[in-house]
Amino acid sequence: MDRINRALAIHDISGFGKCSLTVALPVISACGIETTVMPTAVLSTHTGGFTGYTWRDLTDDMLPMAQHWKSLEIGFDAIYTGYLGSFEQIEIVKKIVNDFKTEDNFFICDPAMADHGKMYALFNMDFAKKMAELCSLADIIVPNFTEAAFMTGEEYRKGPYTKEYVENMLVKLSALGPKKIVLTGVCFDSENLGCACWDNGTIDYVMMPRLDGVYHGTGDVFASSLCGALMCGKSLTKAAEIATKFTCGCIERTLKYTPDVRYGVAFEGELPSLIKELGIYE
Ligand code: PXL
Repeated sequence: MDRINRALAIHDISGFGKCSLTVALPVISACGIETTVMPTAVLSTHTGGFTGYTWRDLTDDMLPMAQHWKSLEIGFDAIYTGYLGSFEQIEIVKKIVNDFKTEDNFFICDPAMADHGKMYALFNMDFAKKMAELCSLADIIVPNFTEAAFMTGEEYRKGPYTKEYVENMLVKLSALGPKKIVLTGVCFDSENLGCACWDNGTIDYVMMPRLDGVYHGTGDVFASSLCGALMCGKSLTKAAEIATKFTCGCIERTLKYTPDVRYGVAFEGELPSLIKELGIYE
């Protein structure tokens, strides 16, 4: 019997602040994809700029959840991971990927751990090495420049970049193992911003006019819509185009509503445009 495509999203739930699972679940579902979630922790807010947040760790539940799905013969068309809270969680995710990866599905890893030249709160450079191990198992990775530099040991630079710097970074990332890479935060001048797509050695760029405002959670909005678009059968570059447009639309909306960059982006009102762009339900 046919079933609709199914993703497994492995991230924390930050109750407030629109990132990780509170973005992945609605965005991937809107793409017409059934979305199974494995929450790795429940927090009151994300850690980006808030203090005093609660953190209920769910590490001990991760393998039993996966084992239960296995016993029910539940499979996934994609495994999508983002923010992971510890070395131990990365080790567990490696096991889950080994268990559920097949010839026909893909593992997309967003090594969400750093931005703007700095690791997020709670992480150090050893964590970047550990995350590189997970990326080496992935079919597709979605790092920003900070994550890319920290995982490859290359120098982190602020943009604008030269093509040489960007393409060298792609080569170094591909040496970790993934065949496909979407490197975000690419800019060659002060007006445009976008991403570089590496597909088995072929490089494409997707650029849009740069918008003001650096909102929390845009990486998750981008990677979730990229995952959804790929699961709808789009090519890597087309999926990156759809994800870039969607993310820019979300930021434009947010500029009208939310002054606090920690509150995340107003992605909700942009979902109809994403669905239209994907051409599903037509
Ligand atoms: O958006 C990435 C993210 C996800 N989850 C938590 C975070 C962050 C970034 O800071 O703190 C808990």
